[in-house]
Amino acid sequence: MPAVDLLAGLREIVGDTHVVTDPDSVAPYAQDWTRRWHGKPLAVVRPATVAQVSAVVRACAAAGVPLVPQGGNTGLVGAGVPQDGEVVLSMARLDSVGPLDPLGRTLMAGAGATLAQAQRAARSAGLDVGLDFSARDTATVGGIAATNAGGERVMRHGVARFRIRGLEAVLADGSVVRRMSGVSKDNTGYDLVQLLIGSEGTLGVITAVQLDLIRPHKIVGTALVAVRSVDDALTVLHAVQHDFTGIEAAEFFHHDGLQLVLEHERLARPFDRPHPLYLLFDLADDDGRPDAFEELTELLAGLDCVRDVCLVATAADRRRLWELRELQTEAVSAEGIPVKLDVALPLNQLSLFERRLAEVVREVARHAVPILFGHIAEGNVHVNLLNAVEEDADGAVTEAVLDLVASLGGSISAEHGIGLANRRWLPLTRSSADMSAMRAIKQALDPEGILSPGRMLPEPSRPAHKDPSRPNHSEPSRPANSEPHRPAPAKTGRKTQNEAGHQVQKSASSRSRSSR
Ligand code: 2HG
Ligand code: ZN
Repeated sequence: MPAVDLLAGLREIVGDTHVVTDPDSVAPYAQDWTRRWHGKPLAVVRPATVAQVSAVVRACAAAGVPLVPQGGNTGLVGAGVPQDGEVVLSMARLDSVGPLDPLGRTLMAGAGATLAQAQRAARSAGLDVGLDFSARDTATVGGIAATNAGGERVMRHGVARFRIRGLEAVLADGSVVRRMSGVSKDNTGYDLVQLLIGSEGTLGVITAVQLDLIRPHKIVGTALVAVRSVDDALTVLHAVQHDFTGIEAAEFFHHDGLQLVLEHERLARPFDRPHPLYLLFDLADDDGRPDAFEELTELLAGLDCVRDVCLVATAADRRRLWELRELQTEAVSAEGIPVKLDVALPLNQLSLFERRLAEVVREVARHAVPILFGHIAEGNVHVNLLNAVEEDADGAVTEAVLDLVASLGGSISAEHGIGLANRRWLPLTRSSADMSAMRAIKQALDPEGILSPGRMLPEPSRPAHKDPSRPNHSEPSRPANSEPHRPAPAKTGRKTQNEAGHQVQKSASSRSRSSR
């Protein structure tokens, strides 16, 4: 079918104003926040209902034109960015929030509702979503589901898949699956909800999500602890977790990342003198200990490896400390376009990883400046390498880092996903049996390759290690100790981050900035 016929058909489905083709209006949908991924879509289509999504998918399938669902466009791996000629399926208008069921502790949300909107609805009922991260004002629940996002609360409440009870999605043939009974025990057949979570738009278009809410504990304080090394940070975390049940969120960043934040965001430095590494965590009032704050102060003061501590209780002071961590992404981006990797290591390999990373990177990109930060409880390191994009033109830098991660038994994508950025390296930690099973699932649910083709899995006709976008790549070897593992939920769950949203941000500074 000629493109003009498809566009006319799409206009009939969603209305003229919601089929966007003029270049200026399309631009924000066509490039990602990192400025690394971009394409020239045929059009941006903005449906308002699940019936319209279904009709759009059917029309695109009939015309043989692939489409890519997009939420807040806050993803970092190119999963929600169009490739040339694709239709962007913006989920922005499916932004309803509610109803909330306080008894069953669930909240319905359209795919285009932002995380912050869902948080506000849950909090107004004394509950919470149990997910949080800096892009909360832009990232959408549909994108969060599609990418199985993580974030800052994972250590307590789990990644997105632990916080989602049900969902609604449109499959590649336009049919609609809806599993939103709210029943928490349901072993009726294959778990399509969990299959679609984390499928990055390749198996279905998520149109609504039923969030599994948590009963929040009151946060009594936030601590910023200065230490010498990652090992020291883990020692502190271990000691604190031994004495306190309610540790929520444990983040880390280095001196150089803090410097960038202080420079670019004009914030006050937290300590008089610099320290190599900082551990940031929240203490919740789980045990109802009236003196928890004082007891924590005493515990930290007694630990040899602690060089300095800033312990605060008010909302404003807590936000000030959290900004030092949450603004790292923006500060890095203000400095330049980084090679951005998101990896996780077994905790006992974290320190070795950081040491070896410096050597490995120096060999392939002599002037690279690594800025490392992340979610230390999960061993999740956000590796941002400044001054290395040129050297990574054929993937050499990425490959060196991911080879190291795989050799240490880690995960090459902890919470950001695979998208276009990481697909070439999937075989590093996924066996050929894994790859075949994943391909079979894709083939069964999307035989024509209409939904987000080329994301996550390399094109079906080509072996994974011969990705045409990386012609010089040689086949990576699979380390003996890299069997994929299932992350165990923490006491009650965990947190996540990623894609989607109802509005595409145009500048680095609009990505996060929200109240905590
Ligand atoms: C975070 O934890 C996000 O702040 C972004 O996952 C990480 O910018 C990054 O590399
Ligand atoms: Zn993160």
